[in-house]
Amino acid sequence: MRLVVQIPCLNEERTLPLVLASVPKQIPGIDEIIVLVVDDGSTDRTVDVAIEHGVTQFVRHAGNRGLGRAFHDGAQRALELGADILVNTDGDNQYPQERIADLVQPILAGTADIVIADRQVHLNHEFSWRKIKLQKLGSRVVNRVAGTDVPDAASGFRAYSRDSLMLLNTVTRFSYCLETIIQAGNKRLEIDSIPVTTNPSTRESRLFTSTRQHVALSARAIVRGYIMYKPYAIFIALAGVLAALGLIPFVRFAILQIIDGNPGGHLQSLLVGAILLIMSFLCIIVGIVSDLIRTNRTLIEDALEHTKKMRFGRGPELPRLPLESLEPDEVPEGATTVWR
Ligand SMILES: Nc1nc2c(ncn2[C@@H]2O[C@H](COP(=O)(O)OP(=O)(O)O)[C@@H](O)[C@H]2O)c(=O)[nH]1
Ligand SMILES: [Mg+2]
Repeated sequence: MRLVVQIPCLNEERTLPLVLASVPKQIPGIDEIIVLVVDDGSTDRTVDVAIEHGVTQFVRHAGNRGLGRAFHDGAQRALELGADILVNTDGDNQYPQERIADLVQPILAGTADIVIADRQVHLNHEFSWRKIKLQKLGSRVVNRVAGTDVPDAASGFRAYSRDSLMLLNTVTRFSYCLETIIQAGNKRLEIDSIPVTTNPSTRESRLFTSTRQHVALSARAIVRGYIMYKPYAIFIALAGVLAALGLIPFVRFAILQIIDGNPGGHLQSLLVGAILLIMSFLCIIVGIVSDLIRTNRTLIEDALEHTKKMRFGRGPELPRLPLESLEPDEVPEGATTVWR
């Protein structure tokens, strides 16, 4: 069993040593632990610090591409490295790396495909009452959309089985956390959760500058995820509402006709009704088209899974590229860096 612990980093030189020091060196049931640093265009000494602390595997971005992309590229690299399990933790030492052994347990036992650490925000004094409520509400909405039961949907401390990585295709740039749950739920992957206590925060979140921005971006990710998997449900419901609203002016027109019998009057009602009915009809058409696109997406995802399995199947050893910041004789055995 090979475990890859992935740490996406954007300028984490200060806290990365703490993270690296707390990643377990041995875990029962795991033969090999590889730490993979995904450097998302850091301009500080993040990579040097990682090398000084013994990290040998890197994915690097020349510029900042965002956490979603960093996760995606790290996960692909983990598959190339032959990971049976991928654990993601953050470079700001927010999560308790010493709990990685517990996090991977359900995957080792074969009872889960993905395990998400529950930060138990209600016990965390650093979270305000409003933030706790928002976090709970966000998780509830995600669970509703995904058909899952995840207590902390925004937690980034997670373990993924190799097979689940073959099935997940993240496309959002901003955050993959919600998107992976919606995809996993719709693909009927088994998601488990373990409670953890987070470390005292080392700095403010850099992903969001305000709670309002966090809520807006999360809502967008959820709506997008829902439309991706259940477009028909959304557009047909909308068509139903518009049709019902459109019928009201028609009924009004008929009643007024009977009462005052004026053949030319109340035409505005007919106009409003007709517009609403046309909009309803358009929604049905959009629903049908988006359902066809969804079917297409399913086929493409099947093909992608197949391609990934062919590509990441345990083939021959990968070429070993030295870390350019070291002299060739200093490069540790098996060290590689890939640029994406
Ligand atoms: N903010 C931010 N973090 C990134 C980016 N790329 C990678 N990361 C890493 O993603 C992790 C989470 O970021 P953080 O600011 O702590 O967000 P939080 O999850 O809201 O606490 C950290 O390890 C960052 O170094 C990026 O483009 N923006
Ligand atoms: Mg953080």
